[in-house]
Amino acid sequence: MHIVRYRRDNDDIARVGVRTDGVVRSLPVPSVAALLGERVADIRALAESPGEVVDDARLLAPVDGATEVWAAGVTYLRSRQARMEESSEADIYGRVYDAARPELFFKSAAWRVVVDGEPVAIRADSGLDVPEPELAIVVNRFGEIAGYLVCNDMSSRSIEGENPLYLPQAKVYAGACALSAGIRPAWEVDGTDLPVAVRVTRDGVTVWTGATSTARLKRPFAELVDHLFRADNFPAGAVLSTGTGLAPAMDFTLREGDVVTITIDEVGELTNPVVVGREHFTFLRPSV
Ligand code: DO4
Ligand code: MG
Repeated sequence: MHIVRYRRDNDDIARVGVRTDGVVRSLPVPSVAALLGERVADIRALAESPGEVVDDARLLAPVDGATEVWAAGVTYLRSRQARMEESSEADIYGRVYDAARPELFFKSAAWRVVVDGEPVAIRADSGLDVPEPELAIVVNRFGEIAGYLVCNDMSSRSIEGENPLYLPQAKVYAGACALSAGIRPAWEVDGTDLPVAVRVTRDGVTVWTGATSTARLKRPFAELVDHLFRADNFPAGAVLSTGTGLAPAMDFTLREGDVVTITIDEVGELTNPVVVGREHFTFLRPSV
């Protein structure tokens, strides 16, 4: 089962449902944000008693309202190594990997998230760009893990590498955050040992592949959530991407027209074509 947002033909309103074996059924909640205001036991009870079948559902990004997307960094050895290669300030990445406090950063408002099939972007002023394939955890208002998503934390290595203070510009821009279409409930899957794979194709030819496992994540999910919730409240829950364990060699950069596919077993698949520049994202608008 996946918890999904969808829109019907001839209906402007985004709705919430569950998708099982390709069939979408409605849920009586106004938003995913409202759902994440509930305890996991209550989310489960609701999701396991869906309503009518919806045969014309078009799946949307799985977050809405005040739910924010955050991300952790340098949580896998491979990320530590890649950051140390690219950065003018290599030692800070080595230190944060071992520190008690993790690196956490704001990634996206819900309305800016793109979903499977929509484009992801390279900034027009960047020269070295990569997808970051990550398992994202979906956390409710109480800090309980409700489910999992696939995340592509698109990143400019050249901008972050020039100066770590440029991290928000390297990480937060139009088309930088993609999430898979459905939340895989935490009561159905254990996220701690899942295969993660990435493939980038260019003109139909594979130009980068990688594979890892969430078992290589250095920090337990609970530790990341604990730090996220230490000094802030999330009344509409949060999505927390857990960091990348996959980074290509420094001579690889994404190009316009590439297609990125990230697969996390039991969670989902996320495929996005790559474009350059913010003008491709005027279709993203906050709901009023
Ligand atoms: O320190 C920069 C961010 C690293 C990151 O996003 C990751 O490790 O996934
Ligand atoms: Mg990342």
